[in-house]
Formats: sequence, structure tokens, C-alpha cells
Amino acid sequence: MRIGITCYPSHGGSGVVATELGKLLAERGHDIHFITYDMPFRLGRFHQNIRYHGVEAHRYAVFKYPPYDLALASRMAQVAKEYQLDLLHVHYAVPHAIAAVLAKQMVGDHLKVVTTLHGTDITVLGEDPSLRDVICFGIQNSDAVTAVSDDLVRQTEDLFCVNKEIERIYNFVDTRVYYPRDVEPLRDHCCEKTEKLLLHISNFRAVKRPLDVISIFHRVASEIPARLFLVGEGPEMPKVIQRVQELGLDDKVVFLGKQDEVAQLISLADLLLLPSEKESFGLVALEAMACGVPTIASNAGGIPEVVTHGQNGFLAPVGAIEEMAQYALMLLRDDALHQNFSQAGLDRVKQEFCGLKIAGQYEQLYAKVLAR
Ligand code: GMT
Repeated sequence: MRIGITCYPSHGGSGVVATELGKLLAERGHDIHFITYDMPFRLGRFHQNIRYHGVEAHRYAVFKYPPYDLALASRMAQVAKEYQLDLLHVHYAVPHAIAAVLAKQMVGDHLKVVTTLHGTDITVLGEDPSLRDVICFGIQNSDAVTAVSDDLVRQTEDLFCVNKEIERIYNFVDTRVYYPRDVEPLRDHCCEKTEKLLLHISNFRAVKRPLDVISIFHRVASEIPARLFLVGEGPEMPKVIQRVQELGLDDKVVFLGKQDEVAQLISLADLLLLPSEKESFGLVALEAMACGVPTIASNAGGIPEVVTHGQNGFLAPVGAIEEMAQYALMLLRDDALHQNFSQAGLDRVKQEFCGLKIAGQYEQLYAKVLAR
């Protein structure tokens, strides 16, 4: 098949999933065309069967805002015509589904539109009255719509009451990149032998509750020797830095900033903390699971579909800092339990979230849409 893919190319789970899916589909012989404003950061080196088409939105004195959405629709239509694309697979309802629907009107009905919802487009933007109707329009006019968890399917149906079947297709992880590694020598450079290493990776927006991460870690570090790695940047970071200083944790918390390659970093850790308020899936928990690292998370959104409480991680209500800290201590103090959780996570990744299985589900969906 000839497939156009549009996503947000910067750091973020949706861009990662879209890019990794494109790479996997290209390996399976499909022609993949990324149509985005920047090269997706996970695309990296040259890949056979993958082309990149940049989108440029110019500033004009007459317009207050550069017309990005229209530039994207126009680029999608150009690429679709030039390379005879069968379909556009867009990640995020706004503006990508809208631009794709517009491109389809320009190119013809034979060009199909598949939209994947990732969460923020529904749970955050969907509550904005200025975007509600246009999100609904994008969903309704896509030829097929998928969401990354059952929870997101439910939320989309409840919020938008759309008369459209939404298929759940889980995210996946490439186990050739994410796997348990022997990181002992590197770990010796990062922390003391006696210390346990906790990790949090996010974009440090308020919905990730990064201050809870600090509170949980503070509680853990008051009982056992421990160190916390923070990966990512975002609007809550100044508050996080302040809290770390107030609690006197400066020498135990390491700020690593944005990182492109996190597989090795994850493998260094004993635990991942993900106490989010909203999370349609929680890709980072899946990446950790694939590296054999259990997660302590909130039971928000789709997280319980990824992390199984008491088997490969622990879940607690949003904001339940003490409960999460106790779970963390339980796992960090009991090597056998940690080992069981780690193995259970690796088994679950193989069964539920392997790339081949998920790519196959998308291929079936594409074939169904093209046969209509
Ligand atoms: O979590 C974020 O803030 C980034 C956001 C994105 O657009 O990349 O993540 C969303 O999509 C990911 C991939 O499907 C999911 O793993 C995240 O749970 C989801 N974030 C939210 O629902 C808040």
C-alpha cells in the first residue's frame, strides 16, 4: 500500500508511535510518506520505502497567523496525487484529521483517511468549546477511526456522541530497541551500588503531576538509599526544581533534560513513576515494561490496560502519594518480587504489545477501508 502519515514530529508518544509504525510498515514492503512540518525525531537514518515531505507555512503580513492547516492539507493533496497514495493515516484529530479530510476532497474519494486518536486531542482539546465541533467533524468524516485504548474509545464516545465505530488498536514497542540490557558498568557511573534508581520521563505538563513524582521519591528516599532521574522538560519544571530544593533532595535528583534515545536510560532504572492525572495509554510505561522495569502509576485513563496491578506494576488513585510510595518500597525491598514483576511485564509485552501484531491490525484496517 502507499500510505501518507502525518503526526506531531517532536517528542511525544503520538509522534513516536506514528513514526515507529511507519518504519515497521516500510519494513513490511509498504511505501511510506511522512508529511510533517519537521523530520520526525525517531526517523533518524535513511530507511528503504520511506520518504519525507516537509510542510511549510509561510507568514504573510495580511494574516495574523500563518495558515499551517491549509498548507498541510495542500501538501497532503500534492503528495497523494504525485505518489498515488491509497490512504492518509493521521495521528491526532486536530488539525491532522481536518487537513486530511480537506485533502481527500481535493484529490477524490478514492483517497481514504484513517485517524488515530491519542488522548490529548480528546481529553484536553475536546473540552475546549472552540475546537469541539471541528474535532467531531474530523472524526465523523474519517473513513476509519482508531483510539489507543478502550478507555479512550469510551471517552471519545461519551464526549462527542459520534455516530462512528472507533476501533481500539493498542500502541506497541519495538523490542529490538527496548529490551533488558546489562547496564551494570554504566549504572556504577550513575549511582552508588547501594542506591535504587527511580525514573520519571514526561513532558512535565501539569497532567503528568510531576510534583507527585518528587513527593513519592521523597518518601522512598527517607526509607532507603535512592536516586531519581528526571527526563524531559516542560512548563511544571520550575515548580519541580523548587520542590526538590525545598525538600533538600538536590544531591539525589538528577535532571537529564530531553533525551532522544531512552531505551538505555530506562534499563538503568529499578522503577518508573507515572502518577499522571490523564493518560490515554502511557507509552513510557510500555517502554519500561519492555526493558524489564516495573511501573508505579496512577490508575488514570488507559494506564490499567497497560500496567496490570499486582502483576507487572502497581496502580493507585490519582494523587495517592503515600500508597504509591509504599508500593515502590515494597518492590525495591524485595528482589524476588521485582524479578517476578519484571518477567511478567516482558511476557505481557510479547503477548499484547509487539510491533508485528499491532502493525498487522493496522494493515487489516487499511485493507478493510480500501475495499469499501
Ligand atoms: O502525554 C502527552 O502529553 C503526549 C501525548 C502525545 O500526544 O504524544 O501522549 C498521548 O499519546 C500517547 C501515545 O498514544 C499516549 O501514550 C499518552 O498516554 C497520551 N497522553 C495523554 O493522554 C495525556
